[in-house]
Amino acid sequence: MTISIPGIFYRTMLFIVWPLLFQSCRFNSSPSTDESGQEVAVYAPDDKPIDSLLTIETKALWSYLKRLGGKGILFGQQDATIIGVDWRNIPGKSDVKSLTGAYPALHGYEISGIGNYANMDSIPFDTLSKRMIETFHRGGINTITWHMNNPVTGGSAWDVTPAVSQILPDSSLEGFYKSQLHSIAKFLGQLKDEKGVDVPVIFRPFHEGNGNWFWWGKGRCSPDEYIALWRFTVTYLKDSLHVHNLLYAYSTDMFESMEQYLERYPGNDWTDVLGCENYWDFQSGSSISNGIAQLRMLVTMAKERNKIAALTECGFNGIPVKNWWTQFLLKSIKEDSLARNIAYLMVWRNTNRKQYYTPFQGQKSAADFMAFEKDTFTLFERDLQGVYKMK
Ligand code: BMA
Repeated sequence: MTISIPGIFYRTMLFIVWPLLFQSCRFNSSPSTDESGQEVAVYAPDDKPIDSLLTIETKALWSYLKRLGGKGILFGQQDATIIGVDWRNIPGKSDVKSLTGAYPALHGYEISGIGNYANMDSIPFDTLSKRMIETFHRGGINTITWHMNNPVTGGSAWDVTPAVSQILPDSSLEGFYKSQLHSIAKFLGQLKDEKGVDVPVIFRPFHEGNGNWFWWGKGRCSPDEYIALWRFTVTYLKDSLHVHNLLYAYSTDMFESMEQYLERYPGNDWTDVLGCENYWDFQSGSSISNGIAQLRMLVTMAKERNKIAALTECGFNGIPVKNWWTQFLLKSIKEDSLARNIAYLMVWRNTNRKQYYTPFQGQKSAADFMAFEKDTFTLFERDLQGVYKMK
């Protein structure tokens, strides 16, 4: 936001209003001049989550993630307690825990198929909610993705038949889309611990929108349509369905400039986390600097907007490099004064012996992953304290 204050009122504003702004809103303000030489005050948006009615625990989570910046990075994995190499849905089991003794700090889950018995990966929603409640109970953090099926064809998220314009308000499938959001609200409403406390969740819908492989992606809908869909989703969940245990994460795939990143950015009032996903750049020494350059831009954009920055997906399938965890991924991020401010990074799931993103006993990078876990800059679930307590 930019405010322009002409001549005579300026001094009055400076002495009376200015301190109030600082006190009440904690704006980051920097006086400057515009093209005509007039003094203007440019300041970042409020330093608060977008939902003013968040549950205490969800607000505390937001605040924890904000405070974390630069002090450590949470390690996460998709489906960490749901599926692993050679096992599926064994309560309490996790490949990361089997190897290191610690659960990841952040646990990712998929909710495509919401409203049905099981998600698109045939995991019953009952199982997802059990695992999410257990994670919260242990003090860990939950995040969900939504590879929503194409609402026009019923095909998968990768069916790129144009669809966004059909589910926006006043369109033919608006009712269907709202019913999907109702199912999400119902699922989230059932995520309560034994004391009835709602489990906080980071929601990352419609990710990688700058790529062209999903029906909500580039070339499949316009930036305006994408933004309208995002805003409608947030507004409906928050204001109509009264869901108040969600933080919202906007994530792109790899990007080249801030301008490109922000092309589909829904706006400061509709996002809590600024994320990006990048598998490729962190896999080889020659491209790591590209990955770091993107994280630097991401952290800069997040700081300017008082948002949380995160590497919402990354990883190396099969981890073929022995010291990848400490010498490639961790070293490059930790040693960069800006990139190290991301609050978390999450690797993808372990599916089987051909598809896995964290090692197991005997795997080439196992010892290095254990060293990665021991590094004081990486935070696993057992390192977390007071995530859900307001400071
Ligand atoms: C994708 C792949 C799919 C999976 C989907 C949702 O990236 O891993 O196999 O079905 O995520 O979890």
